[in-house]
Amino acid sequence: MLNIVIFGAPGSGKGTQSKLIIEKYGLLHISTGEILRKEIENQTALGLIAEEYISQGQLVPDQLIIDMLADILDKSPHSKGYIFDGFPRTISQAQALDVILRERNTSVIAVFSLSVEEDELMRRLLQRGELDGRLDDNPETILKRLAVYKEQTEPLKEYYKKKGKLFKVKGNESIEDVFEGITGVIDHLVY
Ligand code: B4P
Repeated sequence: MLNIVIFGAPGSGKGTQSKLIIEKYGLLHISTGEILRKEIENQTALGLIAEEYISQGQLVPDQLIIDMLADILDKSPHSKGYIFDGFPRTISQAQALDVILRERNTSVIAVFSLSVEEDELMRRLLQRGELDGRLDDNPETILKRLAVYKEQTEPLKEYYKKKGKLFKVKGNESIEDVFEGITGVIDHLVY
C-alpha cells in the first residue's frame, strides 16, 4: 500500500497538495482537520469537543483523534493507500499510527515535510480566512496554531528522519512546483 504523510505548519499547503496527490495516485484522502470540521458542522458529540480546541488554536486530544482514525481505516480497508493530511501532529499520534498500520500489515512509506516561512504562512491563512471564514483563520488563533506546531508537531521531523522516511520539500514555491517535487519522490519510491 502507498501510505503517505503530508506534514507541515498550518498553511504550508498540506490540504492543497493532498488533493492533487490523490487525483494522481488514486489514494484515499484522510484529513483530520476536514473530518473535524464536518463533525463541528453536524454538531456531533466529537464536533462539540473539537470546536472548543480548534477555536483556541489548540490540538484536539490525541485519544479522540486516534480512535477517529482507526474507525475510518476500518471502514475503508481496501484502499490502494492513504494520504494522511494533518495527521499525525504529536509523537503519540505517530506511534499510534505505526501500531494501527502494523495491525493492518502495512506502514508509512514517505513523510513529506513542507517548509514555508512564517510571514508567508500568516499571509495565506489570513487570505483564506477572508475567503472561507474558517473559525481558526484569524490573526490571534493563527499565532497560537504556529506556536503549537513548533512545540508539539515539529519534533515529528526527527521521529521520521530517524526512520529514514522524511523528505523535505520547499513549500514556498508555486503549487505546481511543490507538487512536482513530491511526485518526483513518490515515483522514484514506487516505480
Ligand atoms: P487542518 O485542517 O489540518 O488545517 P491547516 O493546518 O491550516 O492546513 P490546511 O491543510 O487546511 O491548509 P493548507 O496548508 O493546504 O487543521 C485544522 C485544525 O484542526 C488544527 O489546528 C487542530 O486544531 C485540528 N486538528 C486537525 N488534525 C488534528 C490532529 N491530528 N490532532 C489534533 N488536532 C487536529 O493551505 C492553506 C492556504 O494556503 C490555502 O488557502 C491554499 O490555497 C494556500 N496555499 C497552499 N499552497 C500554496 C502555495 N504553494 N502557494 C500559495 N498559496 C498556497
